[in-house]
Amino acid sequence: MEPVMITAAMVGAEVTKDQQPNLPTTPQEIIAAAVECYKAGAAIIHIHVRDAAGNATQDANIFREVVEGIRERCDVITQVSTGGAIWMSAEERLQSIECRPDMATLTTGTVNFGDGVFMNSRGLVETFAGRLLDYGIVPEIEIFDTGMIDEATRLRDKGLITDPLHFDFVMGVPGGMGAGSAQLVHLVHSLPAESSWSVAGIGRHQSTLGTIALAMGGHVRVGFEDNIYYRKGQLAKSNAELVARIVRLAQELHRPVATPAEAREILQLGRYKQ
Ligand code: KMH
Ligand code: ZN
Repeated sequence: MEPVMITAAMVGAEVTKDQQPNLPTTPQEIIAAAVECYKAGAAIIHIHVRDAAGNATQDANIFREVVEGIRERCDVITQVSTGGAIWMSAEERLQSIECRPDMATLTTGTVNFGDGVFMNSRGLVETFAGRLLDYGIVPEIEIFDTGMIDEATRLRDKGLITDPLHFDFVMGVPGGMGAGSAQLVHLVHSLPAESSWSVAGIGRHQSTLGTIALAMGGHVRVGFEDNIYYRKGQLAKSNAELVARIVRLAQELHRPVATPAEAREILQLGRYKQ
């Protein structure tokens, strides 16, 4: 079986330290948590950052500090969020790519996000995709609902994103698609040929969908952005603890865990010159 790429989404934009006291929020905490996740088996770090008050920000300088700090310590793949938080403008969201990370997220449609709306009009998505292409940054296409796969195919046909496409299915966001195994199978069957995919199950779905993905040959995202618990009623001690659990499950299911170098090959990150 192909090695599994584990992504650690350690921060997000919505979780607070009140909800999860071990949430990393300062640049130093985020860098240290990334190194811990890398040592536990993560090949990719999905990055959000916070300001001094702990609020989500897309500040280019904070992203630069975090991405450079991680790169000084290990070769894990840096993947910045362009989604940011739902209240942010498009230009604000796009600041995160100025530090030239290895990858950045690209959500190819609008979705209800709890009581809010995660806005991604066609115009915005095309602008983001074009900027990533200019910068030579490989997108992770974040899918919150099935029609977003068709939108990604359309972008590919317009030359704004290039094969092989890599998708992350975010399943179980209130307002987005549900987190059932049949839905996951349908998503996988809807992908363009040669695509790779990972799954980010929200809340209690994180480890169950992750395990199904391991058995199906997919890749897995874990971390506090999507789930703050180790099990019902028990907060996780760290993001690395969640990575370590998926590593153990992968070993039981005969999936080798991809190193960052192997993940770079699977994703063909070398296809662009930055
Ligand atoms: N915080 C969500 C509104 C991404 O990182 O690109 C969007 C999000 C997706 O987290
Ligand atoms: Zn995110």
